[in-house]
Amino acid sequence: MFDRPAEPLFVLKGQRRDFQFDIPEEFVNTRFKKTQRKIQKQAGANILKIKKLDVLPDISFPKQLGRREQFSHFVPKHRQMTKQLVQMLMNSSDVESFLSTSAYCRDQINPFMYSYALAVAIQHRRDTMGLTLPHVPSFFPERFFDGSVFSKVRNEVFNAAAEDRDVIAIPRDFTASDLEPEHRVAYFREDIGVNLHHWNWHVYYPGVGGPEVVAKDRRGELFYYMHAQLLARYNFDRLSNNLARVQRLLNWRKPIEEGYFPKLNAIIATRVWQPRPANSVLKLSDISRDDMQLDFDILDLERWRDRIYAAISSGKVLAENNTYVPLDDYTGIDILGNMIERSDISINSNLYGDLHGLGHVAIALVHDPDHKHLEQAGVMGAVETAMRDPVFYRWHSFINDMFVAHKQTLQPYTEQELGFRNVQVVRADVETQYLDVLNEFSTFWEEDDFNVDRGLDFMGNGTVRVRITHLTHTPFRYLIQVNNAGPPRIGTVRIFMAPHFDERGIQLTLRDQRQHFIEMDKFQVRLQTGPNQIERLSRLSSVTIPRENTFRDPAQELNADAGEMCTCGWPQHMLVPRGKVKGLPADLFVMVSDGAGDQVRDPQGPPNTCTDAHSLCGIRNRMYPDRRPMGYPFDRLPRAGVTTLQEFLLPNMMVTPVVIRHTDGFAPAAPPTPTRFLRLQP
Ligand code: CUO
Repeated sequence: MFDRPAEPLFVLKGQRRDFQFDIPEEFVNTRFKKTQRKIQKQAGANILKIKKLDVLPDISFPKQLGRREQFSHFVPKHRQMTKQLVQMLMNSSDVESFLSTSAYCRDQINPFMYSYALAVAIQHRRDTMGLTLPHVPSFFPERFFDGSVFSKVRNEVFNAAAEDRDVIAIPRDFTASDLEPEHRVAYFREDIGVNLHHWNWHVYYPGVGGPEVVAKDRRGELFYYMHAQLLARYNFDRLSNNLARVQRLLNWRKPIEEGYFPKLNAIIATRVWQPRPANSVLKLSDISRDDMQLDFDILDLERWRDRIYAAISSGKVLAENNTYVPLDDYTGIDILGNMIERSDISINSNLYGDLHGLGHVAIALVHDPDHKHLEQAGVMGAVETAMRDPVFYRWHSFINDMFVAHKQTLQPYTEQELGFRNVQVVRADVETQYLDVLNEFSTFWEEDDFNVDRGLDFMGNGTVRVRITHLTHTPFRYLIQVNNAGPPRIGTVRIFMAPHFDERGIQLTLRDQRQHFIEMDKFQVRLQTGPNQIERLSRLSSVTIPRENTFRDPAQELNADAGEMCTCGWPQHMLVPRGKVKGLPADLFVMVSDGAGDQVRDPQGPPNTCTDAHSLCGIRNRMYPDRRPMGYPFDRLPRAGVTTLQEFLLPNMMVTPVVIRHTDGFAPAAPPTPTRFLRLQP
């Protein structure tokens, strides 16, 4: 269904064009019926028969978005269309009718909206659970790769035999030159895995689609935490590149300083993503777009902002039924997350509006707020492209600040809430493969290939690959020594890392630094009485998905025995910030908290799939697997009298100074013994 999205469904599909859907004639556009009859049931093809539907669903509303127009996850009308589609797909009574409904919609609905809605349904239906979601960079390459490669790709497809095709390399610096300081972190913003994660997160946690897909355990809180982590990671990479941390986008009536020229060409969509010149006269304006049935003013955004801040400072929000709901220590952040994002379960969207979503829209339409030029949105309009633009981080820093303001109203954690009686972290070290010093991370550049042919409609068969350059790091492991003077117990090991210095080279105070801790890993251990030696490999991080889930091999994708490849999660290759050639000093924080207080009793029992990246993605359709507030212990202000990280420490915590060293080149080819560590004992 996802394969070659703009090509009719009855055309041969699959990597080798050897798969065919046998579709009821009434599903096919009248103009194509003769063609369908001619090519139906090709000899040798694997054929899947699609059952007729007793009643054809009414899709007149979602069909209003043209097939070649841009779909935005943030435009309310598009969201309503998506909601209708998701509900229709969720309500199909069994797999067969789900397949038929999907097939019926496939060639009539905008492909970007369709694939998002279908992915949401696959992710949430009980009978499709376990299916691997589509790898969006392969199916929609126009949203991920430098647009200039597609003419070369076309040339390969038409002129070279499948086995003789070149791999087309995309330079690392395709969107700007080093004259633009912001370009130093383009590798982060334009990383395929980073953008893939963001698309998938919004598929796992859709804002619309009815309670069964939206109302998940702590989803509002995870909206806050996942995006806060994106910002902390981005700032870490900015400091690695001698850039100051992101400034919040506070004044919406001034031009936006940062420009961005995405260079993503259209293949399916008819319009390219509009660029935004730096410091231009462009500034956010009132939006009046007939094509989107959308009118709102910057004043609306300002009103919603002020109401939200007023609610935060009064510690309560006004629900639709006119009662006040307190923003307490544990549920307050969840209420705020849903309200500020503006999901279907926002507590009162009439009063608190659609601040985050319409901010995305106002920025995405800054070049044509009234549709005078018949232009479509910029990259801020879609979740799979928004993170490419520097302004994404400025907007989300503003949004994040509201959550921070709420957290500052809460009582700091007491020593009792932070401690773990009789448990002491004695040492915490990092050992990087092939390095003979401890506590040093090593990052470098690496190349990887992606298949893009399945996103190229009407272009023959066989593989076409593009090659990208991305950041990566040498595998490492944590070596942690813990003394347990009590009985055997479960502990949760929480590992964070933050830069040690700010952009001026001054040591960060804990008040500031706590917002820059990136989560590196979180896992439970059984602590025996006495000394415990804990070893943990970097590739097991609870923040990341395995490398192969980002750089997917299509052959593996077709192998049902390979199991589900979960795609929500920070990409493993971006686990460690870039660091500096001379080394970037950072603080590695390790804490062991009391597992008895952390564990969640999920009535559905222990989860078994898609648990890889639970810190940022939770566990599919289950309770978030950690009872503590997300970001604990740094989500609240430090207790009175504590100003430095050292003062914050209790016996169950440890800070280790580490260095992140970057090699501005490609590391040597695959090491001879990939699992070997030089030092077996710390
Ligand atoms: Cu993920 Cu603004 O929510 O992009």
